[in-house]
Amino acid sequence: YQPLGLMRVLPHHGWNSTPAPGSYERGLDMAEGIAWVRYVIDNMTYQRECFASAPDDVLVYHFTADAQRAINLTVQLRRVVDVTTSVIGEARMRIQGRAGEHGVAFDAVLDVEVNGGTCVARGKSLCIENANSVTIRLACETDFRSLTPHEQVLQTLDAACGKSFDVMREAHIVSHRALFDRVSLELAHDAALDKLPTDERLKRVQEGAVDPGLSALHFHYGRYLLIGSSRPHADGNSLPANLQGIWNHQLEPAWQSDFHLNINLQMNYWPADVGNLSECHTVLFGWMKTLAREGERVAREQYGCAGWVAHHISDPWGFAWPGGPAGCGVWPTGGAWLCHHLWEHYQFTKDETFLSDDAWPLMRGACAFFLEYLVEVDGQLWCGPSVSPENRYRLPNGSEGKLCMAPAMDNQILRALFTNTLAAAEVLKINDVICEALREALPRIPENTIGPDGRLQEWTEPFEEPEPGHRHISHLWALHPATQISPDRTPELADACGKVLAKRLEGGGGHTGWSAVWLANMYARLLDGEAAHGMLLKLLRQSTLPNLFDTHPPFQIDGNFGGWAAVAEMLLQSRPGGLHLLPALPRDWSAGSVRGLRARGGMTVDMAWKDGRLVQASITSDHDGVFKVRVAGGAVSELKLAAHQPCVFEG
Ligand code: FUC
Repeated sequence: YQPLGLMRVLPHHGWNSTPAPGSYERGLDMAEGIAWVRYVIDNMTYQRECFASAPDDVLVYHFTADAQRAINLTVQLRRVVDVTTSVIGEARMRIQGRAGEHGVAFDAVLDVEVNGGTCVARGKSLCIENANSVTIRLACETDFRSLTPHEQVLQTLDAACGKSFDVMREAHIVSHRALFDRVSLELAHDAALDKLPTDERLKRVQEGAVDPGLSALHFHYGRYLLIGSSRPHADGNSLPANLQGIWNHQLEPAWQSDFHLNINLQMNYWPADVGNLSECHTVLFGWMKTLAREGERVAREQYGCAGWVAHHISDPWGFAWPGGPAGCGVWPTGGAWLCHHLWEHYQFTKDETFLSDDAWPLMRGACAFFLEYLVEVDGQLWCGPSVSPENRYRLPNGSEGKLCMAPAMDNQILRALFTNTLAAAEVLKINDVICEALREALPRIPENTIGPDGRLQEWTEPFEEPEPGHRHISHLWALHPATQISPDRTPELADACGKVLAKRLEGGGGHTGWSAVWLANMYARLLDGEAAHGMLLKLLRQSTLPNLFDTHPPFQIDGNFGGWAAVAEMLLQSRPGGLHLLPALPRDWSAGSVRGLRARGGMTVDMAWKDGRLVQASITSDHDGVFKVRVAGGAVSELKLAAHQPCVFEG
């Protein structure tokens, strides 16, 4: 995944020919989805706005100044390799190429519209002189989606050129707000801090300050990023957010800017449903169909098994083979983990058409693979060869390894897969032969084990761990993202999970952005708001760049998504039929309000709290029903809800 190119805009015919700009500011209006730059030269204020329009499928840049005929710009399109650029008319420029020998062909055309002034081509530049305002529209396409990228680009661009800047801007804002405005979050804080530039605000926190306002900003930024990277495209052919979301800027990015299925891709989509951006989740499911198609071939050719399988790395074409070193790549439960997202999405939406048409075939196919792949050992069904993602054990003879049989994570993922597939069959009233086989296999999947030191065990034996602070916490999958372990239903196992987390942290764990926020989500599930908040502070203090992008290092987007998922998890937890309001509220967020979070079972929840206690909540269910509600670890009460009728109660 590479950047297509770079649009260079040289104002005033080069930076050197004018005095340096003063009062320079740039910002992002997250609610409107518009980024802007403002600066002053010779007492004249220049402003640029830009946005990526989903309705018009173009990037739009708009340049204004506070005087007439003041805008002079040179515009160029560039790419270091594999590219041809050409001026294709007075005010249009094209960049085209192929990303290496085997990559996709790409094509982009930009169009310059000047209001007043002139635009002329000089060499490979477009030169704008004495304009009142300038609008640049840029359309791009690759042959991944279109057989005729150039024609598609021109069609998209011509359509966008038929609309004024104001019309496009308005349409963009309306469509962005339709998603962004669904949720709001306020965490009480010193309002004076809102005036600080974000990088300075972050620096304060990195130097030890606590700023709930920045935590809320980070949450909203996460929502903005999910909307920006995961909106379903009109042609139905969208890709999920990769390791860098869609913001990789390098020709040779870290980990090829691909999909990693042993935490990273899944983490990107944890917040989607609870954060009321359900449609963003569907982008993942569309791509899973490609993955499963490739995965059927891998199941057959690699293992001689039915169904489909995927391992720890993938790409837009659904690469599903074991890839990379054995200690990472020989891990067959990547696809099965993704199937958990299908069931979760159904739990939140109760969309039976989705369950039957999209989820069921994928879940069934994943089960079909494992029913043949699992190995019988003393009456149990073991998954392997496999790994507990990327972690090593040490054997009594001192040798170290990663390959293993039946790691706890695989057992947990498969238990969820089989249970959820059986539940889906029940909802859909499907009587499939596979159900009988799943019912027979389910009790034979090894249970969780608590080791001699009280920790939940990662492997079949309590092996020594050469890296006790390892960033993956795979064997706590049952606690989060799954809900197999919880303090109220399985207190002993929950306690054993707590001990794992403590040991990981003692060993220096949580040292990558995504690792810190996975711990935050787990602590939220253990109802430990202070520890969860501590992990979010760790994210901001150690793993966040000045623009609030997460850094592994290097830049990786998962920590942004897992971070805002953790905030949601601290404020609201749900199971079908049951809600827990403010389950893990930290002292530093003692007052605040949230609106629009979604709960499993199809509910929308608004809450306000003060002095660490719920003041008021409003729950609106999509369906009639009786639901259990618990507030901040207190007693459970029952609520009878009528569909679409908000039920408001005081804390
Ligand atoms: C997984 C992690 C690494 C990194 C990589 C992209 O393999 O173990 O820490 O996030 O994905």
